[in-house]
Amino acid sequence: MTMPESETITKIKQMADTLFKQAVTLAAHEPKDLLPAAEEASKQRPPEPLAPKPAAVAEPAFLPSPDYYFLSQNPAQKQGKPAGHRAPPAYDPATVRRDFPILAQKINGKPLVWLDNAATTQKPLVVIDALTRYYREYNSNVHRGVHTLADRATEAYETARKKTAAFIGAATPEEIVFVRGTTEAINLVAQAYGPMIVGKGDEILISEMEHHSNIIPWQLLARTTGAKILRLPITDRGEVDLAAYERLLARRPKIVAITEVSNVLGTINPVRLMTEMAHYYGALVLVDGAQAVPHFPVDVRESDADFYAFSGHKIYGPTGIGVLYGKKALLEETPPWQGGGNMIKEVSLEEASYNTVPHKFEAGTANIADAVGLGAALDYLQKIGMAQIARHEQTLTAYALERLAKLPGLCLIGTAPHKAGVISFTLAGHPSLQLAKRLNKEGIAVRAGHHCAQPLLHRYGLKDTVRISLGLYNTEAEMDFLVKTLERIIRSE
Ligand code: C6P
Repeated sequence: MTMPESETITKIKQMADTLFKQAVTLAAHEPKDLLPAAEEASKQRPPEPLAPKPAAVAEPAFLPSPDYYFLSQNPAQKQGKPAGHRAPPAYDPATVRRDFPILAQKINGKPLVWLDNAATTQKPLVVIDALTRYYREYNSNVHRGVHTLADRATEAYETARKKTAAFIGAATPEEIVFVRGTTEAINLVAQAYGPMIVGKGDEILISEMEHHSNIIPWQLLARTTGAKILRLPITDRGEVDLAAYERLLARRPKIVAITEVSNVLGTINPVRLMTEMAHYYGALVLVDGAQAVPHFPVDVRESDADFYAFSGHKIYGPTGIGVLYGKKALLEETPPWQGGGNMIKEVSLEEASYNTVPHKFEAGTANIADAVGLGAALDYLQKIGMAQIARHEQTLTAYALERLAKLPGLCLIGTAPHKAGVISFTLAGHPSLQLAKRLNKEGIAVRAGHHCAQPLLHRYGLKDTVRISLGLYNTEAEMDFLVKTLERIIRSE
């Protein structure tokens, strides 16, 4: 049963209008503040209901509730205006920066300009304090104890799971598996679920813009099962070639693995559309959300991804904690990945029965402290508002792109209209690594290299680029300083 091509293309065109939906749920709030492309998209599509607001997750009663700057009170209340007056607080990155102690330091005598957020984000005080409080006040193993601290740690750990589920719109916390990071989440799916549906001669479709973490696990699966990797090409602007996608889907690959945001190009992929198309052709979809969740509201039920992976450290949380979301029925079908404590029900020397999801996938002592820290990071972001963060970063990205594009010899890599705050470039006469080191002398932290996306770099005939990646605390003044510094470098001062 193949959908006639013309009907499919019409469908693609219609759905392309909603391409930005994941990124700009905020468009329905204040379209005037969006970048022109997003504004255009919001005009063309019919009004749609907003994604349901994640339900607030109650803090365990024993945790003191921290109170940081504007998050607890809106300005109207601070100015003594009547409680009914609820002006939303204006977003001010300069104020937000006060929550990030690391940003106050100088590097090589210059104020630190942190533009390496795609590699990892800095941590707000609420996260640092949540970690300290955990170790000072209720450190214990979880799920096993019968004493007070074990109960507290278990409650905090499971509360973090509920917060994570609410943050990405999962139907239930049971769909959230805590892992080390995006890489581990993808490996779990490829190694545990993959062999159930992929066999000899089957195909796995991955795009040219994937991070190695969304390539190698599939290569390993292909090698062990005798399956084949299918390459999904991208256009010169750095967008997925949707016509090629449709053709490749018609070959009936078993799995599509796609990043929601490229860590090199910043392109925001239309994952909702791509998932719908994949499902039509019977493929299962894993979305790598590592570079998406920090930048805009994500709703896994709306995009209908089967699996969704992201890392805590890229979303202002601790390192060593990450998330695999999986639809409950799929997780239930998946055999355990690693064996050990907590993932079992009954064990004899010969065999075992396994715990329910998600515990079936969390063998051994969990990374409790960092899960609690992740919960604190998600609370922090929700209080600011992901729509607010997206709007700020979109504006800043447009500003940076406009200024960078005017620099002589600077070539932007990835010019898709729908971009998150990740900007790659090369500068004629200035090898990327040297340029990054030169910027570091001025206190500007950027990344240079292949960004763990070698197939993508090869697609552009490159070995490396310089990459700046923005976060919620970056400012226009920092963009001005970056551009001025680059101008000086170009003039070889
Ligand atoms: N990208 C970067 O500087 P881990 O290491 O598991 O937290 O994340 C892996 C990963 C997976 N997918 C994407 C799209 C990513 O960007 C990353 C990590 C970092 O771009 C380190 S290479």
